[in-house]
Amino acid sequence: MKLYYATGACSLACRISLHEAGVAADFERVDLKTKITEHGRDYRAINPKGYVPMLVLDDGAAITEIDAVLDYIAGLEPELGPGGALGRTRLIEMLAYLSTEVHSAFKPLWHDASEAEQATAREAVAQRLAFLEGRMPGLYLFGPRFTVADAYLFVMLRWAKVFGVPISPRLIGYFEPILERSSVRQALAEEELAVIEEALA
Ligand SMILES: N[C@@H](CCC(=O)N[C@@H](CS)C(=O)NCC(=O)O)C(=O)O
Repeated sequence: MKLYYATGACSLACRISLHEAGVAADFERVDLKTKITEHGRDYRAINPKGYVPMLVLDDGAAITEIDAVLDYIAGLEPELGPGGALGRTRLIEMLAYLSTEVHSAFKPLWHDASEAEQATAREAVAQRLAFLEGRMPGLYLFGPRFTVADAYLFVMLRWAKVFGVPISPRLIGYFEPILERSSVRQALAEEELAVIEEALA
């Protein structure tokens, strides 16, 4: 399979999750400004939505929308979901919160927005992260086990630092075990991303 990604984008959560699942994949980088891939291909012709992530399976089936991609990966490796009778529902619930509430709240910070709009966005992100923090039952979002939702939250926290959103000591502490994961180290190295320990200090 192949993951279309952009450096440091939400697609990083998919890369981490693929590594966690032990699934071999190819990766093709997309320049989100020009919509040209690293192989010089027109990304819009590959994915008319024009954004990442997109996961293309070996039979050619394409999955877009990060919630669907992460849910698919958790289906390949059930240990990457919360498990239990409502496990799939809880996973979708969490992924929807992360994508529609947390991820979307960053939008003014990515685009040209006024100082006031950016300050409002920072506040919104901080509030939504605080909501998650207050309900974390253990080390990770669903308890003691790392799931694809944690890979997504990891990327959101990374962005929070980049954009100067305050991060609580508990959420910084949440990062520490995640940083030790070989999947995360591998994914960061592959995208040539900065060391996160420093970024969160
Ligand atoms: N609805 C999409 C949004 C994904 C998204 O926002 N991707 C960003 C990178 S994190 C992107 O590709 N932005 C470029 C663009 O929208 O043109 C999803 O959930 O997968």
